[in-house]
This record gives sequence, C-alpha cells and structure tokens, in this order.
Amino acid sequence: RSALKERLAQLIPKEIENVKAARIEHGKKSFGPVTVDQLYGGMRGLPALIWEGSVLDADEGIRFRGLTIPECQELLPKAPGGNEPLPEALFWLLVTGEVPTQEQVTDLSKDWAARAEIPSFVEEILDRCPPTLHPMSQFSLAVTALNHNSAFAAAYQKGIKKADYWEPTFEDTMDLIAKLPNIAGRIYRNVYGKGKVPAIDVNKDYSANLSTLLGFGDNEAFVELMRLYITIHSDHEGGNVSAHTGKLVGSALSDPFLAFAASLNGLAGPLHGLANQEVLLWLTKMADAIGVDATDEQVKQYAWDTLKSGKVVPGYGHAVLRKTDPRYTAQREFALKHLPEDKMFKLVGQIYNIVPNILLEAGKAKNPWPNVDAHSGVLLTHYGMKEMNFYTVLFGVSRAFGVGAALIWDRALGAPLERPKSYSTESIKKMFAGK
Ligand code: FCX
Repeated sequence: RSALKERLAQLIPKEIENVKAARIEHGKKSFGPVTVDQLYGGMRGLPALIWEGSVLDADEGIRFRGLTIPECQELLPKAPGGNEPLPEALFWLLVTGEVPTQEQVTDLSKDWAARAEIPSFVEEILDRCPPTLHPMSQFSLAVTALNHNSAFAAAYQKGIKKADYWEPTFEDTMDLIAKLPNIAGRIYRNVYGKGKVPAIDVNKDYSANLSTLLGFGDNEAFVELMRLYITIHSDHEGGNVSAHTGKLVGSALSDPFLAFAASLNGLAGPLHGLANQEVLLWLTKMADAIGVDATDEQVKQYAWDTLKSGKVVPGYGHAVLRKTDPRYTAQREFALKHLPEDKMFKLVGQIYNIVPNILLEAGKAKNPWPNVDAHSGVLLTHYGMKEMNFYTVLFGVSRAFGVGAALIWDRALGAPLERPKSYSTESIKKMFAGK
C-alpha cells in the first residue's frame, strides 16, 4: 500500500462519522428558497453538491482544503531548488486535508512514475487519430479507453462491497493521473510533429516528467511553470462543468476513467477550459491587427469591436467569482518574476487595465474581472509552446487532480446516484398558477 492509501484508510472511518454528525445536526436545515429563475438560469448559486477538496468564495477565490493559493505556495513541499508547490503535494492535500511531508511527496512522485505507462492499444488509438482531430477529443478518447484496465470496473463485476468501493477507485485515480503525461505528450508530439515520446524518469517529479514528455524538460522555468499551473488549475469546487460532470458520471458508478473522460468533454467547451485557447487566439489576432505595442485607445476599440460583433471577451467574467481570480494573479506574479519584458505579457497587463471598465460600461457581465484563462496562454507561448489548440489539454491534466480526489471521497462516503428533479415550463406554470 502507498503511504497516501494508508493515510486514507485511517481517515475514512473518522470522516464517515464526521459526515454522519454533520447530517444529524444540520441535515434538516434549509439554505433558503429556490427560485424558478435559478432553474432557468443555469442553477447559479443553487446549493446542490458536497465537494470536500475546495470551496470557492466569490470575492476571495479558491481555497484548497482551507488554504489560499499563496498559502499553498508557502506551505506545500517544493522540488529541490524550486519555488512553486509540487502538484503531488496539492493532491495529497486535496485527498487528506493535510500538508504532506517532503518524504510523502517523493513517495507519490515515485508511485506515479511507476504507473505512467499507457497500454499499447491506447498508444495506437492516439497514433491513428488524424492530426486535425482536436487534442481535447483525442485526450477524451484515450482516457475513456483506459477504462479497459479499470480496477473499479473489475471489482464491481466481482461483487465488491460498497464499503470497499474507495479502494479500487483510489487505484484507478492514481493510474489515471500517472498516465496523463504520457497521453498528453503523445498527443502533442503526434499532432505537431515533435518526434517520439521519451521515457519517464522514475527519479523525477510529475511536472518534470510531463515537461520532458512534451519536449520542454530542459527548461527549468517551464518545469516550474507546470508545477504552478497544475496546482492552480487542479480544482475549483464542485459546481463548474468539468468537476460536476465527473461527479455526476461517477455517481452512476462509472469508473474514474469514464467519469473523468466526461469531465474532459465539458472542459473542452469555449465557456469553460477551452477559453485558454480562445484567449490566445484573441490576443494573437489583436496583436496582428493593432500590434503588440498598441495604444490603450486601440486596445479599447478592439475589445469594443469584439463585444459589438456578439462575441465574449475570452478570459474575462466568471459564474461565481466577482473579483480578479487569484489564479490569474498567481500567473501574473510568475510572469513578473520570469518574463517581465515579454511583449505579449505586457499586452495582457494592458488589457487588464482596460477590459474590466469596458465590460462594466457594456453592462451585461456580472463579473468584469479576468479569470484563470486570461493568463495561461502567454506563459506557455513564452516558453515556446505556441500550439494554442493544445492548451486545454494541460488544463485537463491538472483537473484530474481535483476530480480524482472528489471521486475517491464520493465512493468512500457512499455518495448516492445523482438525480435532481426537473420541470417543464408547462408544469411550472401549473404549479404556480394564481400564487
Ligand atoms: N464578454 C462578453 N460578455 C460577457 C462576458 C465576457 N467576458 N462575461 C459575461 N458576459 C455576458 C454573458 O454572455 C451574458 O450575456 P447574455 O445575457 O447576452 O447571455 C451576460 O454577460 C451575463 O453573464 P454572467 O451572468 O456575467 O456570466 P455567466 O455566469 O452566465 O457566465 C462565463 C460565466 C465565464 C461563461 C462568462 O463570463 C464568459 O462567457 N466569459 C468568457 C469565457 C471565459 O473566459 N470562460 C472561462 C471561465 C473559467 F474561468 C473557466 O471555466 O475556465
């Protein structure tokens, strides 16, 4: 058993009691009324899910098990000589609620490296994809196919007891996360003609290996970027499309590969994870049209033109956040440290000073501030990863950490099948007639 599984086995009985106690004390309490508008309005603000790994505050942003991003940067173990938290440590935190030791993190790096290989038939599936098939579709195909070797699916067929569901779910989640660098690396190299995927180094951490498989392993700044990137993209509470989809599909006892493939299909939408690709496309077009050294007036005009053509400004706005996303700020700080003179970074900063006022003036968006996707693309571009269609794959690798941790806890706590009630307009009219 890995150290993390050992710790989980100790924590689960206590957490089952903790949940029981919370339900006895608060189970019948109400969050307040549900309005008809919430049903029509994408369920904004509707309390509906339990998600243990992180909670999002509209003003403050995300906290992972109670820790803000700067707190994670300070408290979580780092690589020797590195400054950014290791995603291994973030996963440990998401799963256990505890900050791991350096030794526990190293144990996880080694465990993932040992599980990293993907079956040859999955390699073949990826090799047969036309390079014109979007990297996110390829990613989802490969993750779905990993279900072939699911420990959970096999155990379920054998009649595993409900109390033990978490164990094969844990094994599948560990396998899933471990195999993503090989999948991402293969897609990147196949689609953009970057040669063969090299081998994993069992003595390196997850982000170092991911960077090597993508072809950027020699650049320590890129490796550090990956550590920060995975950490901040891992989890954003339970209601966002990718997280909720994974939880929903998992609630049918679909194994973690099937559940996470569903998450990826949601992440591939332009209002969610694909926005990082859209941002870079928008920035590049802007730079082509008005130059990277454009005046504020020109940037303003360009943003207005985008809005007037009926498009959204990608990377701005959020369904929950009402202030600048701390994930944006963390990336901005990284850029200020590592690439302060980068022209595209400067353009991103200029846009930050201009777009919120325009969105406020336009008067529709409830949140005029930037989200995580407004910044990630320029950082990747700076280090030479210019293929913007690929960006959401890196978001997907990261999101497996949060969705995976949640799937383990859902099975440990015996979360039931999700089945909310839906209504037709006709039934709503009847129900509230004369009221
Ligand atoms: N540009 C232009 N219009 C915007 C806008 C933006 N950036 N953000 C919101 N609006 C518009 C909406 O399109 C909506 O218009 P409508 O009434 O004509 O349909 C109106 O403002 C109200 O929307 P609002 O309640 O503020 O936002 P929602 O909760 O419905 O949607 C998203 C939130 C994120 C989808 C929205 O702000 C958006 O489209 N942003 C651009 C895409 C983006 O960056 N997505 C990534 C988000 C996130 F960080 C992630 O998941 O990765």
